Amino acid sequence: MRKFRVAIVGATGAVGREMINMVEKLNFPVSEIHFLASHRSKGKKLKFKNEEIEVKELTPEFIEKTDVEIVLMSAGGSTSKKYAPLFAKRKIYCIDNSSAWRMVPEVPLVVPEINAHTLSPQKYIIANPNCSTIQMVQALYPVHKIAKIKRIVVATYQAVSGAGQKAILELQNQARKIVETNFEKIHVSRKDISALPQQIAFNLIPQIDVFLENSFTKEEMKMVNETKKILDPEIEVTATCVRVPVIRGHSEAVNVELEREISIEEIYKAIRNGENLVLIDDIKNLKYPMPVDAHGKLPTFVGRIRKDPSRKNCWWLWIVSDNLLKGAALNAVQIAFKLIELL
Ligand code: NAP
Ligand code: 3JN
Repeated sequence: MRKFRVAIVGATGAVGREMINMVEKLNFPVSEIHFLASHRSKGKKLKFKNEEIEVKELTPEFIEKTDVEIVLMSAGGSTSKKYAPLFAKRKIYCIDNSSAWRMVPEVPLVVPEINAHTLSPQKYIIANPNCSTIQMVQALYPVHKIAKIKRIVVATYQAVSGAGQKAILELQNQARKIVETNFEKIHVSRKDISALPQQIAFNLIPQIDVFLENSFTKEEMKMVNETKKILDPEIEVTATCVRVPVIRGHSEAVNVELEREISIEEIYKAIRNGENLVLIDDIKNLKYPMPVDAHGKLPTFVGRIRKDPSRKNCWWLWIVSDNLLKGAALNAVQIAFKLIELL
């Protein structure tokens, strides 16, 4: 099998580190690998297959000279806006994790289980969807295929790792300080809040990303717009996104309205046959998906499936996945596997 020269941009970040793990664990055919980040991480060393590799600074000069063929990028929207076109100009494929290119009509927005057919050798920028979108559309796709989904109402419960390495440390630090007071103090001081907009330890934050004109957050509108682009432009979607004090694993309570009547057995069968989905729905034995069990796992887990008696043809589902894996690094590497089938 042909091997490829690969670069990981944002290699030192929460997603980038998992990209390194996924490339290694899934045995992506690599002949040469480069790790890139900002000037802050230049010279740091990261492990790949028992080898220490030095992190380089991403610059226009690097792109001008490099012979890499595929870039996995996870370094924020402004870095992607600046650098992805430079890679593309040199006919280097750039699988980007940020929101910078997702809604550009000619850029494929890919969840491989659903729409790998939108990839093309002529399209050099490829967008990875938002983590909350990926796990939801992956779980709903087999249902949508057997009974069209008309409307989705979703509330998310998103882990702090979705906000990067600094947010993980912030939860740890705040939690430790509160526990040290024996819960006599339940608020942390303002100086201990910086990566997230409010205190996250022993709390919830009903805000992910910035607020928009319509009073929804940008994260909520990403779920709306990306779901339409990936699954079906006719689906109506509305979302509330909440940050919870979980390290890894996003959870979602999803209510779907279907076009026709369907049985729970049909939904079970669709999900059991769905790609990379695991059904855990055994309430008698208190079995349902939870983020602690999804941490480090590749599939997306679905459970708590029940008919909503308040409205015709409506169903509740509970969907959990590791946000750094299927929500980011794993999906990007799966896209890379689909891409090389075309080259
Ligand atoms: P993180 O832990 O804060 O890591 C950020 C990474 O970007 C670091 O490696 C950082 O390098 C690098 N970086 C920052 N500015 C750079 C620049 N100018 N040039 C090159 N590298 C630069 O964040 P993360 O959680 O890994 O997320 C990174 C990005 O991935 C996010 O901003 C977002 O766009 C995307 N993301 C997507 C999803 C998704 O839903 N699919 C989920 C999470 C994140 P240094 O070490 O040098 O600072
Ligand atoms: O907060 C989460 O759980 C997911 C965060 C994703 C994210 C974080 C910073 C910037 C994104 C994203 O992928 O949508 C971005 C971005 O807009 O690129």
